[in-house]
Amino acid sequence: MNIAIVSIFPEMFEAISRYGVSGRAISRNEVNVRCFNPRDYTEDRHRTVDERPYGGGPGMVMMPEPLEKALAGATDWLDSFTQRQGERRAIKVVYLSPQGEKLKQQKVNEWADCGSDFVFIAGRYEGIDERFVELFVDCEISIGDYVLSGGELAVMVVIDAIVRLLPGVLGDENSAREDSFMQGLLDCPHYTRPTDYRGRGVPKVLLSGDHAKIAQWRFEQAVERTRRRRPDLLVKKSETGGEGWDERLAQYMRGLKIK
Ligand code: 9WO
Repeated sequence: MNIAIVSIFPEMFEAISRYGVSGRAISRNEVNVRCFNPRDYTEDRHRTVDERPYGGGPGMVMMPEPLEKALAGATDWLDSFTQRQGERRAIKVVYLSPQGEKLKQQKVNEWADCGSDFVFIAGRYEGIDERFVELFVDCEISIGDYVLSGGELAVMVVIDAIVRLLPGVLGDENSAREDSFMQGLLDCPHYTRPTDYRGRGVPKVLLSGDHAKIAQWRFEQAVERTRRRRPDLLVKKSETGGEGWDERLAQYMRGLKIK
């Protein structure tokens, strides 16, 4: 997968390109990531990318021309992979804003195996000129109902969520868990050494060595936590014709290769 980013703060993306699972995937060229700075596509002495809003009011708006030129740079770069690899790859242009459709794991899963490349647009100031959105953006996405000071952190959230699902990026163990039955449930609690921490023990079943029992306990904990903390997730599951709990437990155990 190849990912282009349009942002006036390219250095921020070291947070994903230098660290952790995404950093490793990028270093190994399992994903190619490159930033395109609208300032590099300006002609004036001050490299202006923003202007005062028509209609007045506070703040500044990102002008469409530098964004369009940076996007053209991004799509040219992505097309160079298409030519090298001798296949036609689709490109999705995604703008991160609080006005977008709320991002859910299902969309992340689809994007991770849709075979497309991506351009993520990170806005700054009060936003970007709406005509740029209308003309060039395929998809306007929100990561949650809050306002940031720019789109960069939201872009990194989305890239991290996608990259960890790409084949070979996380171990098989993890990806198996992701696409099996745990989907749509909150995770169960986790414990590690020591067995006694500040007078608090570890649930006995986890020390029993009985893997079928442990799987059942984890499943029950996941369902119970979801019911208490995010009942909305369980409602959605049954609305979409999810299997019964017994069948989902059986599937989970099969996924873990437990009879
Ligand atoms: C600024 C602002 C000021 C007063 C009242 C409303 C306001 N909205 C914004 C605003 O949306 N600024 C954005 C900053 C412009 C586009 C980039 N920025 C951004 C993206 N902030 N938050 C996001 C974002 C993206 C995805 N999911 C959640 C938040």
